[in-house]
Amino acid sequence: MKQITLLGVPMEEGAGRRGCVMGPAAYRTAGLREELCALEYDVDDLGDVTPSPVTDIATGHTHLKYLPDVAGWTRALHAHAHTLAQKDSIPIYMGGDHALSLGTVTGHVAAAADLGRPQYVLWLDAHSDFNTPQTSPSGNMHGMPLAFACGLPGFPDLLGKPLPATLDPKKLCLLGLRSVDGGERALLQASGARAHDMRAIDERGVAALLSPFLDAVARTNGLLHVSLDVDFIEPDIAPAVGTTVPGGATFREAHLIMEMLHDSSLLTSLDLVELNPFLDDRGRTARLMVDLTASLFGRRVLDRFTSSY
Ligand SMILES: [Mn+2]
Repeated sequence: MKQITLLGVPMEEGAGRRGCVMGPAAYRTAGLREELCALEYDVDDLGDVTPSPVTDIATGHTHLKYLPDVAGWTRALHAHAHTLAQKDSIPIYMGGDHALSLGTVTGHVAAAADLGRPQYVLWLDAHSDFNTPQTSPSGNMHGMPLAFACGLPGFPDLLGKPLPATLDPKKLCLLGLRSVDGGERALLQASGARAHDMRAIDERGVAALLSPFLDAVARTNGLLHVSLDVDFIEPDIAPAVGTTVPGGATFREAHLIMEMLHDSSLLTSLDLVELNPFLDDRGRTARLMVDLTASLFGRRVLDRFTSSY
C-alpha cells in the first residue's frame, strides 16, 4: 500500500495577516486524511510541528517581521523534511503560510543532494515568492522562500547553519503568476527559472506549460516537490486567503494540473499553503484544497460526486 504522511504546520508569522495558524485544523475538519484513505493510501498523521527555540538569530534585519519565530519554524521543518524525504512515504505539509517552504524546500533539496538525485520544485502561486530581505517591500517572509532556497544572498541565518545544498533555479517551474514585485522580478528573470504567468496559461494552456517540465523531471530521475498556494486559484472559488489576486487558475485548470501530476507519478512531497480559514466561506476553500489534493493522488473529476454550491 502506498504511504502518505501528514504533518501540520500551524504557522502564520510569515504572512501579512493572521489566520493561517488554523489551516491544519481546517484540512483535518475537511477530511483530507479520509479522502486519501478512500483512494487506498495508508495515511499517517504525525500531528503538528513545534518550532525550534531560536535565541541566536542576527538582529541586523529589523524589517523582517517575526524573524526569530520564522527561523524557529524553518529549522524545525528543515529537519523534518530531511528525515521524511528518506522514508518511503509522501509527506504533505499542511500549512500554515508559505514561509513554511523556507524549511520544507530546503530540507528536501538537502535530502536530494544526499541521494545524488536532482530536486525539482513546481510552484503554483499568484506570487513568485522570490524576494530577498533587500527587495521585499513588506518584510513578510512568506514572499521569500524561493530566493532563500536558491541560495540568493542577503538572508540572515535562518537555519542556524549554511544551506546544505541550494535549489537550482533551472529545476524550478512557477505557474500562475500575476503579482510580482519589481525587485524580485529582476532576480527571477536572471535566475533561469521557468516562470509562467496567467497570460501564458491563457494563451497556451496549463498542459503545454507543465508537460515539458514533468518530462525533464522524469528524464533525469528527479524528485518533485509541489508547493500549492491557495492564491494560485481564482479567489471567486477559493476566497480563504489573505493575498487574493483576481484572475487566478480556474477549477478545471487546477484539477488538470493535479491529474497530470498524478499521471506522471513523479510527486515526492507537497506543501498546501496560505489557507486562512478565518476568511473562508463555510469551509468552501478548505474543501476545494482537499478535492485538489485528492485529484493529485488519483481521483478523477469525472468520478467525483457532483454537488451544488
Ligand atoms: Mn506563495
